[in-house]
Amino acid sequence: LADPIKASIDPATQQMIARAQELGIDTVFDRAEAMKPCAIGATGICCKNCSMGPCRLPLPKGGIVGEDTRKGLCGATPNTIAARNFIRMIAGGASAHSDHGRSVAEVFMSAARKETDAYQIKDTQKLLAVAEALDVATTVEVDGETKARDMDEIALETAEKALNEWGKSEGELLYLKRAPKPRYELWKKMGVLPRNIDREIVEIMHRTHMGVDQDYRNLIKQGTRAALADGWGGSMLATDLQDIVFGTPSPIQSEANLGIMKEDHVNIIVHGHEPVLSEIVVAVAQSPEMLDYAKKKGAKGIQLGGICCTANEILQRHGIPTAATFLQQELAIITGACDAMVVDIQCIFQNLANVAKCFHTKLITTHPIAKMEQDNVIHIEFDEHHALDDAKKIVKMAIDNFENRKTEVMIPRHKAAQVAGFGVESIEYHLGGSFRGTFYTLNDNIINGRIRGVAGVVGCNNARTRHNEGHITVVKELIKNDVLVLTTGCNAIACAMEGLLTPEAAGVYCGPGLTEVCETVGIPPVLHLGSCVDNSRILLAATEVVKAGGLGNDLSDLPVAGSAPEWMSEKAISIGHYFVASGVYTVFGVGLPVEGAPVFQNYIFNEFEKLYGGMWDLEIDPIKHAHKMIAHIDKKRKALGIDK
Ligand code: NFS
Repeated sequence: LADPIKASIDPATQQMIARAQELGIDTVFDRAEAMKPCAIGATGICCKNCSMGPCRLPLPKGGIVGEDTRKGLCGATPNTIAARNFIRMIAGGASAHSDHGRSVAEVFMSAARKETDAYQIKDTQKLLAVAEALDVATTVEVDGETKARDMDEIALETAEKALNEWGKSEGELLYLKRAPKPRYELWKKMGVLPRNIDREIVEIMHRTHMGVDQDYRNLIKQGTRAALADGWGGSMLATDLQDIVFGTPSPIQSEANLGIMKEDHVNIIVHGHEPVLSEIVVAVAQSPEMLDYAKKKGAKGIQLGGICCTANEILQRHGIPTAATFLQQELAIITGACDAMVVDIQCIFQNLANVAKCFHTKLITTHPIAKMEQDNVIHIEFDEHHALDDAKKIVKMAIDNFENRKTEVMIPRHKAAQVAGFGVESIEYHLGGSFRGTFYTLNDNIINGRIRGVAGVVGCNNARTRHNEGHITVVKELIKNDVLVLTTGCNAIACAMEGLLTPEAAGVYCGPGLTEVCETVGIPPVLHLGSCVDNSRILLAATEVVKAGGLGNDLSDLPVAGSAPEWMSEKAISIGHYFVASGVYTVFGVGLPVEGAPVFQNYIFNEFEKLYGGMWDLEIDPIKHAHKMIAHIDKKRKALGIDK
C-alpha cells in the first residue's frame, strides 16, 4: 500500500488515501506501489509496431561505448524506435485535443444554424476576431459604403471555415499566420506548415508503420507538423469556439480542493474535458426548479464541482469550484458524498467504476467515444440537439440518489481560495497600457527587470512522482525569482489548492519585483489561463508580447520558458512539442521516453535549438528544473540587452 504522506504533499489527498485504505479500496497511489513501470518502455526503446517484436533495445550497462549497434529484427535503430514512439504520442495527444475541438466546432455550427436552443453565440467580439483570423469577411459593401455584415451570416461562414480546417484538401492551416511573421516564415522554410489537422495525424500513423520512415530527423519533422496542427490548430480552435459559444473568461473567484464538497448538499462532480455538456449541467443544476427538487429530497442545495479540465472550463466561465486534480479523482467518490460523477472524455480512470461500486455514487458516461465495460456504469449519451433534456435527466438522477448514501461521509476540510479566468484579453486589460494598449505594461516591466521573465507551467499529475510536489516547488521557485507564471490544466488546479492563485500570494512567495507588479495591478503571481487546450492562450499571449515591442521579433527571442513537472499524458507531449516548435525552451519532469536513444535525445534537446530556437529538456529535481528555466530566461535577457 502507498504511504499517504509520501504519495502527496496535499493534506486532503493524504487523508483520503488513508481513508480508502481503511475501507479496503485501492487507489492509483496503491497501484503505483504494486506495479513498477517497464524500464525499457519508459526510456522509449521498445518497438511493438509489428508482430516480429516487441523488440526491446535496452542501453548496455555503463552506456554506449563506441558504435551503438543495437537494432530490432528489421534493423530499426534506437533512434528510429524512440522517434516513432515519440511522434505516435504526439499523434495521440494532438488527436485528443483536436477531436475535442471538432466536437465544439460542430456545436458551434448547430448554434450558427440555430438548430439548438441550448447553445447560442455568446461572445460576438470573439466571433469577429475568429472570423478575421479565418479570412471571413466581417463587412459588406452596399452602394459604395462599407457596412457591418450580418452576424448570423458571419457565424455560419466562420463555422464552415473552422470545420474545414480538419480536412481541407489544399492549402495550410489558417491560424498559422497568427504567429509572429518570422516564426511563420521559419516553419515554412522548415517544411512543417500543417496542411490540415487530420492529415498530419494520419501521416504519423503511416510513417511509423513497419518499414516506412527510418530517419529520426524526418520522423520528428512530421511530429512537429502534427504538434503545430494541435497548438495552432485543433487546440486553438477549441479554445476560440468555446469562447464564442460559452463566453470568453474573465477573472473570477472560486475555491479548490475536495473540501468544496458539502455533506448536506447534493454533490455533482463533472470530470473530463469537453465543456459542451457540463455547461448545460451547470445551468440546469443552478435552476430554481432543480434547487426546489433537491430541497424536497432533504438536501440543502446542489454543490457542483469539477475534476481535470472540465473543471477548468466551468471554473473560468462560471466560478464553479474545482474538486480535484487528475490523481484525486477516485478520492472524490471515496468521500461518500459524491451523488453523481459525470464524465465525458480523457483522463478518466476506468477504476472509477470499481470505486463507485463501493458507494452509492452514480457514475455516468456521456460521450459515444468514451464508455466503460463495468455494469454499474450508466451511459446517457449526450447530443447537442437534446442537451437540456440530457442535463436534466443527469441532475435529477443525482438528486434522487442523495438519500441513498450508505457509507459514512468523510469530506476533508481542506480547500483554498482562487482567482481564475485569465486570458489574452484579460491580461491585456490588467497588464496593458492605457496609452499604448496591448501588452505594453507587461513588456515594460520585463524590460525594467521587475518581471524577470514569463513561464508557462502546465500539465498533469503522475503517480510515479509525489502528487503536486513538482508542480508547487517549480512554481514557487519561479515566482520567488520574479518569474510570472501562466498555468493551465492540472498544474493550475495544484496551484489553486496551494493558494497560489490569489493576489495575496504575491506578498508571501514572490521576489520584490514581481510582488510590486502584482500588488500594483492586483493580480496573482500565477495566472490561471484555463484547460489544456487553452495552452493556445499562452501562444497568443506570447505573440501579443512580441507585437507590443521591445523584446525581439519572434517567440524564441522572449525571456520565457515552458514546463510540465508531473506530466503523464500523450497530450502533454504534443503540447511540449508545439511549445518547442514555437521557439520555447521546455522542461519536463518525471522522465521522457527518449532517454534510451541518446542520439535522438540530443537532437531534440540540443540540435533543435539551432533549428527552431526552442528545445526539450528533462529535469526531475524541481528546484534544478526551475533554475534551468531561469537560466534560459537570463540567456534571452542577455541577448536582448536587458540583463542589468
Ligand atoms: Ni491536460 Fe486536462 Fe490534467 Fe494532464 Fe489530464 S486533465 S488536458 S492531460 S491530467 S493536465
